[in-house]
Amino acid sequence: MIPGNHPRRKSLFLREKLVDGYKKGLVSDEGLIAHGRGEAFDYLIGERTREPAKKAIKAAAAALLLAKNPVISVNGNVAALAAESIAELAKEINGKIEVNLFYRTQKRAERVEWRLKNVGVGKVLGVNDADARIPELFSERRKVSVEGIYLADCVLIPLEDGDRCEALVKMGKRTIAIDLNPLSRTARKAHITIVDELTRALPLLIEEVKNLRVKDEAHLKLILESYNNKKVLGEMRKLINL
Ligand code: PTJ
Repeated sequence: MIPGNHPRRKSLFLREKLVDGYKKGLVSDEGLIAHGRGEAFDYLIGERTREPAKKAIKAAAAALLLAKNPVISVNGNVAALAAESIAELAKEINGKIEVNLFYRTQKRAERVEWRLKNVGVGKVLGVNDADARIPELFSERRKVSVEGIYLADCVLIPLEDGDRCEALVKMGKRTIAIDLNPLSRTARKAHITIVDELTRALPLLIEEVKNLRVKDEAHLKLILESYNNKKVLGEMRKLINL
């Protein structure tokens, strides 16, 4: 359907993927709207990974490698757009994968689990074991697995809402966001924010994890210590003139 030489082919292809995920019951109605907001920011940043995002990706890789119990949180949009990359990243960091939905229904949680298992993920948390609760959070996102997000020391939260990001930070977890909106509360509250499109950022994050795996702990800690999220977000805002 999309002509091979269309200048915005990739963006249109992502839309198709999301709509396909919607038809398969992975994506919420609201997820389609959220994607549109992301697209608008992506247009402004030039639909490519910018330098500040690369710094965040490096810090995120270091944080994930240093973590004792890293968990990747997956919602409907993430499952529809990037299930394969999520599976690969989890393998590379020896991390867990947990389904966590804002518009949670058991049926959709099971669909997301099905999608992840389809790309080779062995164990998916958060579907039938979301028995723990994130304190001071009132959305459905508060429901988490004890084995997963509840006890995690580092959580990757792509396409998140600000409330839960803030609550995870309050719980003392190192929190890494992927969000195209550098002004969002999630972007501002997370320890590390990758302002980039999810499907572009994840392969780069996987590559960086592979690069940094051979480095010692002191090197990884130094990367984290010299990383300044506020500064990186400021650079990103400057790039898009906000
Ligand atoms: O599947 P559920 O029920 O958990 O719902 C998922 C959504 C995304 C609908 C839910 O988390 C939500 O409402 O999110 P928000 O508050 O709209 O925030 C989503 C953020 O992700 C926004 O700041 C968007 O700019 C950003 N975003 C959207 N698509 C992408 C993105 N960031 C990176 N890559 C994208 N593809």
